[in-house]
Amino acid sequence: MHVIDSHTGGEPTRVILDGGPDLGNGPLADRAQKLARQHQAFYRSIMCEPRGQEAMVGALLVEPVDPECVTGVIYFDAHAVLGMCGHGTIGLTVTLAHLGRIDPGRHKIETPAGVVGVTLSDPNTVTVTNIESRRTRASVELDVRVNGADHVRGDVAYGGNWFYLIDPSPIAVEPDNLSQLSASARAVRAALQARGITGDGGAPIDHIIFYGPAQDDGVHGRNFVLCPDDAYDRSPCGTGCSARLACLAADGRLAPGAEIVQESIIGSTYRLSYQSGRNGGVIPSITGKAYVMAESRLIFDPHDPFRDGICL
Ligand code: PYC
Repeated sequence: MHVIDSHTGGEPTRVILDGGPDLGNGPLADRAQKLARQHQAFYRSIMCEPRGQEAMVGALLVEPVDPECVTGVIYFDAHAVLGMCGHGTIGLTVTLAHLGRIDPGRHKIETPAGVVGVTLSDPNTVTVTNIESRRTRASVELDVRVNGADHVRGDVAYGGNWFYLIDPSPIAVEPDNLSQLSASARAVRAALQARGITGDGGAPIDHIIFYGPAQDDGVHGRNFVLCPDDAYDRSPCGTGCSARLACLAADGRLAPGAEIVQESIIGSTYRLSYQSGRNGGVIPSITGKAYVMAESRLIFDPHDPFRDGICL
């Protein structure tokens, strides 16, 4: 299995070029469901240690349905198959350029959440034009004890994955607080589940974001994002930024076309803006940088007792 690893703002993406399971040639959302239900061992063996690492997202290349797309892709972490992945799409675009499969300019990529646009401006810089993103619930209160407060309040929004966004964070969004932020975000996610609060069609809200002030002038804010596999996103999270733009637009806090900079907990940044969507949401633009780090062949030795990964 031939893979290429990159990172986008510190968040790794592993593009799988061959050797994936046969998922048929139906809509990508159906193929993603098939991957999630029938091939968990496949994606866990690639994402979990010792072959993978906790922050890594996989990008399985598949044949697109739309012939205008340069490729189809299904993203996953060690725990879940994702609808879309912003940092992964930036990493994938830089990887396709590294392979000589695309030139600078505008291209389309098909994901289970829909077709997204990508513009490669230089070998490392990509702007993703995401699917229409929207807020579905504002100011939802949850009885979760976080840093002395009895409850938290957040919005539910979709940006290709489902998010609960808490602004302001009751815990300082600082690297020193990573374990407290992670534990609190897990408690929030469990409370959403216990209350039956979901995205559309009962979709689980499996990403949680805390927002705090930025360190530098010119940066809108800093975020901490918990992913479904309990790892935190080292990048500012492209689908999370899309959900955030939908919330800022719905609250009248950001005008169409205005640009802001979003910082991650480790200080990596994306430039963000949006245009109004056709269905009341926003069409986000996310600009970030990715770097290719490794090209390798994964080996699955039948005698290896940890061949399928350590997924505790
Ligand atoms: O960038 O959209 C994103 C993302 C989702 C999970 C990890 N990164």
